[in-house]
Amino acid sequence: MRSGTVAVIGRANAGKSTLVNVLVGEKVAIVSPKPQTTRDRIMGVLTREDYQIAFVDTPGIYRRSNELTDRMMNTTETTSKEVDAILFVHDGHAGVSGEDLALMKKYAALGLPFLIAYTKIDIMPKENIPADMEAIYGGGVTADVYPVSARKGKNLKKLEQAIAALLPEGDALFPEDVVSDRSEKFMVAELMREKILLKYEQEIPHGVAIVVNRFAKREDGVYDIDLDIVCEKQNHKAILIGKQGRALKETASFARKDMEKFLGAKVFLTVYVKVREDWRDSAALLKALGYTGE
Ligand SMILES: Nc1nc2c(ncn2[C@@H]2O[C@H](COP(=O)(O)OP(=O)(O)OP(=O)(O)O)[C@@H](O)[C@H]2O)c(=O)[nH]1
Ligand SMILES: [Mg+2]
Repeated sequence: MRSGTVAVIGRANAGKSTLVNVLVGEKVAIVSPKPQTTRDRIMGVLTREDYQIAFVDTPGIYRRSNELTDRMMNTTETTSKEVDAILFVHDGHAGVSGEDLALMKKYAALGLPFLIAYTKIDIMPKENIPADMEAIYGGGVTADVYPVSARKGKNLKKLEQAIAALLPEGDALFPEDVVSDRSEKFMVAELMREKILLKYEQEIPHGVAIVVNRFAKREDGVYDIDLDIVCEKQNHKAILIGKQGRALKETASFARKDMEKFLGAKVFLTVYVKVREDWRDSAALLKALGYTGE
């Protein structure tokens, strides 16, 4: 069989995590309309009879503005050099700029097997596709480009088979029931963060981190989960909590429902909001929060 690791690389908000989730067939990474949703590398494994693809989702390429974003970009750079192949994800509906071409060429130049997924074709005029292909090939990119829609499931089988064909012959890297390298505790923290990304404007979610202090399963299968929402400012804390705690109740309940779906069990969720000023620039706090940048 063919098997190997595939770094999923592209600009922030391009649709990388959405694509990994649909290809793997399970939610392994959170998704939101805001850039910089993914902060860590997350592996999502797809196992078929003839091949196993271990996708490594990465933080999207975006400006560095603090130590956290620095580490995120380092994670992406390191990952791109430690894999068997690269899947570059491009947001088709955003057009093709000179900067996009430069990025595609940069990752193609690493010399690994390389493919481009041109995604979100469900929300753009079909006529733009051939013109964009011409711009990509005319711009000096020689890789194969696959127009797909993760949301509508278009052309995904073709893309999947093309990725598998890039991988070396060898045994499966993971047992067939493994879909992610991340723990349930990690995913629970991410689901909480996702709800905050979906509910609040840029500034608040980008300054939020989640710390799970208790993740325990009772004998009857019910989970007790206690977590802290760490934010950067007192006024963000006030907004996250809301009048009489209403906002927090709503976000927590939204998150709890998703946690229950993910864990397949009832969850008792306790949430506190804490302020840690400038945690995104504190090496010690970043380490404690698990953002190692590796
Ligand atoms: N219409 C449409 N929207 C999509 C598609 N794929 C992703 N999206 C949307 O694009 C937005 C960004 O998706 P993500 O998967 O979080 O993007 P990402 O590249 O992982 O973003 P970062 O983690 O921030 O780098 C979300 O609102 C998705 O719902 C698609 O095929 N079609
Ligand atoms: Mg992502």
